[in-house]
Amino acid sequence: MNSAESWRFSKAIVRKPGPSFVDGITTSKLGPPIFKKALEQHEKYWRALEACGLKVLSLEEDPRFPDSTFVEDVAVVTPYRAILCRPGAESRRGEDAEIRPTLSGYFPAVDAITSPGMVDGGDICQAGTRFFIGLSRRTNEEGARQLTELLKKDGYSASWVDIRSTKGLLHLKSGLNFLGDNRLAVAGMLAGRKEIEGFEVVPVHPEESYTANCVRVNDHVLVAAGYPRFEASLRSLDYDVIPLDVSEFRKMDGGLSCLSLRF
Ligand code: CIR
Repeated sequence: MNSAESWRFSKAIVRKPGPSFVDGITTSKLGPPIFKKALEQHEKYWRALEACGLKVLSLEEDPRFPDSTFVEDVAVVTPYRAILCRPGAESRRGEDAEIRPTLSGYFPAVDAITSPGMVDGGDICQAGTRFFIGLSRRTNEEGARQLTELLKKDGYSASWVDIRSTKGLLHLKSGLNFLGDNRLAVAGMLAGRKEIEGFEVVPVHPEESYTANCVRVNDHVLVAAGYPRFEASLRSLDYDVIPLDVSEFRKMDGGLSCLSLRF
C-alpha cells in the first residue's frame, strides 16, 4: 500500500501452523483439526496471495503459540506504522513480541498497545481511511482508545462497533469485511448497525455467516469455499473470486483474514 486511501497490497506475512495448532483456543463444535490438511490448506492460501501479486513471507511455525498461525491478530498495519496488539487471550500474549523484529524490517515505525489495553487484529477492519474497531471479548475500550490515537496520527478515523453482546462473532471481522468500492460484506447479526451507514452492504445469508470473513486482495476477493450464495453475489458485482478451503482453520475459530497480514 502506498497511501492512506490506496489499499493495493504488495506484501503479506503468514505463519505456518505447527503440530501444536490443534491445541489452540476454540469454541467450535466441528471436531479437532487434521494437522496435515491444515498445512495443505495453509500453503494453498499463501499461494493464492502470491497469485494476487503479493510477495509472501512465510514465517516458521512457533510451537509455543498454538494460535500463532492466525497472524492477523497480533498487529494492525498501515503504510505508516505497524501497531503490535496486546492479544486478548492470555495464551496468545507473547505472539506480539515474537513478530516485532519481522515487522521492524518492513515498517517505518512500530508501536504497541500497552496494558491494560487489549486488541486482537481480527477486530480491526480498515475501510479506506476509516477503521472499524470492534469491542469484543478480545478488544477492550482501553485498547480501542490507544489504537484510535495511533491511527489518528496518520490521518485515519475510527468507529467503534460494540459486538460484546452480539452472538456468534469472535471478532468484528468474523462478520464484517471491506470489499473496496465503498462496499462491506456484512453478516446478518451486524445488518442495520448505524456505524456502517454510508457503505453499500453486500449481505451474507444467515446460513453462510462464516463467509463474511472474506478478504479483498487487489483485483481479487478470497472467500471460504462452499458458500454459493455469497460467491454468486460477489460474481454478480464483477468481483474476481478465489474460493479457498479453510475447513481446518474454521475448526479453530479462524477464517481467511486471520491467516495473513497484508500491506
Ligand atoms: C483464537 O481463538 O484466538 C484462535 N483460535 C482463532 C483466531 C481467529 N482470528 C481471527 O478471526 N482474526
